[in-house]
Parts: sequence; C-alpha cells; structure tokens
Amino acid sequence: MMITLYQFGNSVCCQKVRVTMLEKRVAWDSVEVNLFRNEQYDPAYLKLNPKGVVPTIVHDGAAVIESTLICEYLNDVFPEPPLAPASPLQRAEMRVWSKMVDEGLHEGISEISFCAMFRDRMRAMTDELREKRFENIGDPRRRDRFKSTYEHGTESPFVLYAIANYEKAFGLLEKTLSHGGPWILGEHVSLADINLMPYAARLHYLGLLDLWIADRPRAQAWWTRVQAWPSFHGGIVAPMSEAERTEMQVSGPKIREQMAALLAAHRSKIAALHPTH
Ligand SMILES: N[C@@H](CCC(=O)N[C@@H](CS)C(=O)NCC(=O)O)C(=O)O
Repeated sequence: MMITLYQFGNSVCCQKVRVTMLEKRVAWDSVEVNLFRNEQYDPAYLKLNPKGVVPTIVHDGAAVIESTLICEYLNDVFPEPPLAPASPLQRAEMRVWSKMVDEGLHEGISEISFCAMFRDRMRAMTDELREKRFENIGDPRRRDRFKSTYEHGTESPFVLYAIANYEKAFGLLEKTLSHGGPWILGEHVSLADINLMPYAARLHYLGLLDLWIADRPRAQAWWTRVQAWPSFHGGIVAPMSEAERTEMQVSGPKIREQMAALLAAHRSKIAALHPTH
C-alpha cells in the first residue's frame, strides 16, 4: 500500500494531510510540485488534480484530491487511531469545522499571507512577468482576489473578509471549548482540530495569532495543546525550512498594525449589531 503525496513546502493544505498521515502512522513518498515555477499547471499533474492545486495523494494508483477529503479518506482507509467520532451527529459537527476552513479560512489565509509576504515579491517583478502571473490564474474569481490584494494590500475587501472569517472561527472555538474540551469535539483529537491547526499556525508564525486569541483563554489553551502535540510538530513545524520561518516572522509584523485596526473596527461593528454577544 503505497502513498505518494504531491505537495509544496509550507502550503497549509498539505500540512493537514501530513499531520493526518503521521497520526495514522502511515509512510509516504513526497513529490514536490513547485507552485512558484507553475508546476501545478503541468499537464501530467493536471490529470491527477484538475484544479491545479496541491495537495494530491495517489494511493495504490488512485488519485484523491481536496485536503479535507484526503484526510477523511485516510481516516476511512486507516481506521486506527480514529480521527472522527463514531456518531453521525458528532461527525456532522466535525464537518462544520472542515467546511468553515474550506469556505472561509483557506481563502482568508491566502489573502493574509499574500499581503504580508508574496505582495512584496510580486512588486519586485517586471510588469510583464507580473501580468503573466495574473493571466496564469484560470479561475476569474481567484484572479480578481489576487489582483485586488496586490493593488490594495490590507485595504482589499478580501482581507476584511479574511479577518471576519477568522473572528467567527475563533469565536466559535472559544464557545465550543467552554462545553468541555480539551479538543474541539471533547476528549479526543479529531479532524476538526487537524483542519484548523495549519490555519492557526500560519497566523502564529506571522506573529498575528494573538490578535484573535489574546482575549480568548480557551482558544489559547487549545493552541498550547496543539503545539505540544507530536503530529503537529512532525507535520508542520519540523518540515518548515529556516528560510520559510524567517520570511513569515519578518513579514507578518509589517501588516500587524493595519490588521489590528481592521479587526477592532470589525469587532465594534459586530458588537453594535448584536449587543448581547
Ligand atoms: N480546497 C483545496 C485548496 C488547495 C489549494 O488552494 N492549494 C494551494 C496551496 S495551499 C495551491 O496549490 N495553490 C496553487 C496556486 O496558487 O497556483 C484543498 O484543500 O486541497
């Protein structure tokens, strides 16, 4: 039973697949798909993953795409240790978290990361090369996001959507953990936690996580527990290069002040709308 993971360095959605495989104690081979060299658009790779994104796994010759679905697939194929509860109701609760990541936090973290790190890199390109990068993005919505954040930085509406989605997620985390914890679904770690981990970790490395969790003690306790968890370390911390870590640590603080101001403004608006919350 052979697993090949198509991945790229520090990519958040590859991180959760690695964490899941480590927790399941399955071995895998890695193939790098270099996103900076557009290898995701290589025709051979597009056959495996028609969206042209990482990760993909190939297991016994069959390709599985979409990181959330890959983690669920791994949990089905390798039942021990279980990373999903047995009850259908609790499984539905677990999927609220992966859905939240896929529908909001994923896009959100690319905006924040882009703003903090890749925007400067793109500024340094020639106009011609930059236009080519934009043209290469086949999906018009993704291209518009990318362009908006390139042009407006933290003033892009997509950055505000990111901030609002994170606010909702950490608000829900705080509330959910108040019913028990220490993990999202209670006593056992699950794919709900694993899905969220890389998205909290990226903010942490950018030096921005505390903006959302400084006043949320249960979310903070969850984050401390995550950092001490061996598969988090093995799947996210250990594979990170020194250069990647440094780039995040240097870039995040450049947008911190604007992010804090946007979050504060967003929080006041929400508080005015729902005074009881
Ligand atoms: N929903 C997909 C999202 C995959 C995705 O967006 N991957 C990013 C890296 S985290 C990517 O490959 N981007 C390629 C690009 O920007 O061209 C999943 O969870 O697998």
